[in-house]
Amino acid sequence: MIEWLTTTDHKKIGIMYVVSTLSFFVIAGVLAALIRAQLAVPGNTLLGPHAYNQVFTLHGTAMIFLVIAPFGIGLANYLVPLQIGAPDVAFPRLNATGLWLFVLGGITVFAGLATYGGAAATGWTAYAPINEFFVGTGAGQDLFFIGLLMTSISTILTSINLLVTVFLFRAPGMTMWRIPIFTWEIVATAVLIIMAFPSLAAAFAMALIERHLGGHFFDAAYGGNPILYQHLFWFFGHPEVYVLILPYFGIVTEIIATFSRKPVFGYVGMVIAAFAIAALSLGVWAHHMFTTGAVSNPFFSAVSFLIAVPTGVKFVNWIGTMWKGSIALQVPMLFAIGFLLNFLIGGITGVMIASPPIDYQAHDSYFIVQHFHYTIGGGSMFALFGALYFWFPKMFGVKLEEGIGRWVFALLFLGFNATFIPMGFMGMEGMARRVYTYPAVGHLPLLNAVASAGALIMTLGVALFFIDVLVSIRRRAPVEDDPWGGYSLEWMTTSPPPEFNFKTLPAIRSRRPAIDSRPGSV
Ligand code: HEM
Ligand SMILES: [Cu+2]
Repeated sequence: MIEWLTTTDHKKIGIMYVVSTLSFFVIAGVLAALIRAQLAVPGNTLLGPHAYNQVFTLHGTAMIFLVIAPFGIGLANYLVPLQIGAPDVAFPRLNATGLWLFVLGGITVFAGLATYGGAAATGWTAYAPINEFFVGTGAGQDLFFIGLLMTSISTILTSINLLVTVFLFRAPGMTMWRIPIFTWEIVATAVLIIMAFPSLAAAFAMALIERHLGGHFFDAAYGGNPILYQHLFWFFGHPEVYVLILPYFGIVTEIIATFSRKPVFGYVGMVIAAFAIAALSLGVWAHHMFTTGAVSNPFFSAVSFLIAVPTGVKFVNWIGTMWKGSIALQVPMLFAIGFLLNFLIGGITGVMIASPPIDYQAHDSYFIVQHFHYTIGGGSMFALFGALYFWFPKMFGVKLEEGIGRWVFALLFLGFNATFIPMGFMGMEGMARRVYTYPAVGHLPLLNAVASAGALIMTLGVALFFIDVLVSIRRRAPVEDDPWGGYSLEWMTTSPPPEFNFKTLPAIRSRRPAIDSRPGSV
């Protein structure tokens, strides 16, 4: 126990990221179930308005800041040194600091529940001026800002650490053009984090100064401007959505190449596309502000459309990698294919709302809720489960049961689509997001009932995943070092790897060192 609390080993830290993000995932999932229970029927009174506001705020905040983003970073902690043949990250103590700041930051946000007035209730965006004047924004709102400032500092520190590791700690022969795509995506993500998170930290610090030290940055009555908050928030917020997806692009790339038994198709294009997405994503923030009338809609619309180009390149590469491969439909691959199908819907709805005339209709409606759940839920979350099934044997020396895993995938895929397809139609019928109830008009009762039923199916899927973990750990079937026939370096060491990762390193002569050194290869 003490050993884990004080460790600086990147693998233990990576595993603790996985465990803590999965714990936050369970809590955020329970909150999602509460949301769907409240909205299952019109006029429901299970949760009152203030309770509902806290529930959706904590759900979104936790999923974004405490689950999807840090799982990607945590997995990078585990994998990047292994993939580049390094014994650890560049600054192991800084790494441990990052982990514990993250965990404490997350607990700080939830600690708001124990305060008078409850937790933050302003949505994950915490816009001005409601972050100051809204009923119930007491200490819970302060804890939200402080907790997220802690997690922001944590991510920035870890990003610097990972960048230095990739640039300076690669094994002999592991040139930059040979590092696996997952590691490349982490490089792009880390650069984005370093560019974008200071803006969030500034916005939150300014909000705290307004709340407690008499500042008036956002307060129009004193010459401030609430739109300034939106600029600072979204200058972070849009890059953040790519922080939520780039690591998962990396995960599906590794899975698709492994289970198609082929090298990544268009490796260089894949890398350039990642950086093109990262660069463009710094110039589209105001597509979240089309309806404010305070930004250049044509400019931000045009740049948003452009993002579809490098994203399309990636889709071509994934399909090209599968093309004529001998595809093995094992559980990680099922999740990767689920990712492709779901994320496609998220991408296409994104391009739709990047058009201001459409966004004027869709903004703040359930159409938006559908869009971003198809990207983060159907995309990132499916890749997250794919990653768990793929790297679990490496991390723990135990393979998860395939038979149960197939059911987990089926339930999640069915449940996810049943929950979120109806939301697009709710949005088109005018249902606003972030309201605790809705009238029984049009198809809203039917659509909401279907969505809530879908959420129940997803809950079963997640529960079955944890059952799979328990069953597999109890069974402890012996696992090889390389159960899938992977191509990157992590498959060349034991499962789990020894301290400092490798007893000996093979000669690295290509992008697929594990395949080169397999008997029979030249
Ligand atoms: C082709 C790519 C994409 C485009 C053009 C796009 C466009 C947009 C636009 C215009 C909005 C604002 C809608 C509104 O509030 O009226 C939006 C919202 C959002 N998008 Fe995307 N998007 C894309 C990809 C993504 C990806 C990859 C993610 C996450 C992984 C994502 C996550 C979100 C989130 C979380 C919101 C809602 C923010 C909020 O108001 O709380 N989007 N998107
Ligand atoms: Cu955006």
